[in-house]
Amino acid sequence: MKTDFKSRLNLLTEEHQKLLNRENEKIDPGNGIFHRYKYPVLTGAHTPLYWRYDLDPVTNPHLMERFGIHAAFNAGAMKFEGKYILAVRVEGNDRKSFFAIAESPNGVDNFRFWDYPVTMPETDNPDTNVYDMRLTMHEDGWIYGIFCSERKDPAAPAGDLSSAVAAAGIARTHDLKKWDRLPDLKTRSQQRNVVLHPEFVNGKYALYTRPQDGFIDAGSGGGIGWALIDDMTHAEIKEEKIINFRYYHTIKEQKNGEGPHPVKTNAGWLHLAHGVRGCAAGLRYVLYLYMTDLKDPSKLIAEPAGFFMAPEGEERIGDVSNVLFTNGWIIDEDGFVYIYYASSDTRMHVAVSTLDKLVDYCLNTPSDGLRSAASVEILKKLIDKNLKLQKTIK
Ligand code: M1P
Repeated sequence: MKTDFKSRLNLLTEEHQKLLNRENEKIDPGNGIFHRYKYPVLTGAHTPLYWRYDLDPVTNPHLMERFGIHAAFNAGAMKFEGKYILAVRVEGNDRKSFFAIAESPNGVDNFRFWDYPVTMPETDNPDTNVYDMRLTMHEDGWIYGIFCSERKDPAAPAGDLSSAVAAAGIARTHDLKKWDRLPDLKTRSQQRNVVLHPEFVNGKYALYTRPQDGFIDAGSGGGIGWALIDDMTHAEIKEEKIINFRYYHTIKEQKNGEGPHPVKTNAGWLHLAHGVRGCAAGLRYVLYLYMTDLKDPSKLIAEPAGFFMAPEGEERIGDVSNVLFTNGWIIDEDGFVYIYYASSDTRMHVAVSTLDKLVDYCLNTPSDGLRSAASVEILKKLIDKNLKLQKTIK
């Protein structure tokens, strides 16, 4: 049967344009700490039609998809030449991820992918899969992208087609178009969620790390680590210490990982991270905040109990359900913070707050007492205070 190529193309184009031009809507009243937005800012369906379809009626008379893309998630972020930029993990139906840059004029909608995905050079040991890039505009003048490079475990027994090895891939650029690949991070353990601190610390580069026992298992790794590096062109971890620990019966008892690089505030470095716990439904990924000392970014000074954001509504469902993950935020000159987070390894969202609010949240939200009784005592104090206040108002 013949397909009306032209009318199908018109329909696809019309629907695609509607999606790209859709205005996002802030969801009120929120919890006072941040606002969610109604629509995802990016999905697989936002990728250009000319990525997914062969638009030639001769070679594709039915105008069928030739390169399926099902997800756009876990994006690094930065402001670049006045635009809100996301370095997105785009995943094809073939399960391979790659990076693609999308830009928006306002940070909450109208994101458009650049014409071509990023051509990320390979090392001598080609990556099978690359994902979750953190962007850092470092004071050395380069924009660094550190990402997970995944390869099949060479030690896996025959027939084991799942065991993998995770390493930190490193690349740098000045324009987000031409990337120079540097050697992968040398480290004793596997690594994912490695993030470059934006400033030199004692004249060295500083990395947030996530040492792990295996590809999935963060096990004895202990939490988010910290390491000083002499040279990013031959990055090697010689010493690593844990700066944000995991604890029993918390939102991060199983794993955690630094999100984007932390932001400098008057009160200290503000960090955004993910925490993972196991439950009957599988792993549950949530986001949390913590702060470290201005002079010593490896010294914890505040950490509110529990999660800052957890999956809600449609965010709970996707390729890997019950997951919120973040590796990008943008802080504007006026203090507004655009938190780019992905839900269920499928789509990208934005939540908006301000630096003042996030610091207030970190410094004034009670920390985790690690026992039910401690939580009850914290709650009783708040109730006492509010009931007294209500009486004085009457
Ligand atoms: O599927 C959820 C997440 O799983 C991994 O997270 P972690 O590094 O904490 O193990 C990553 O593969 C991440 O991309 C993914 O979103």
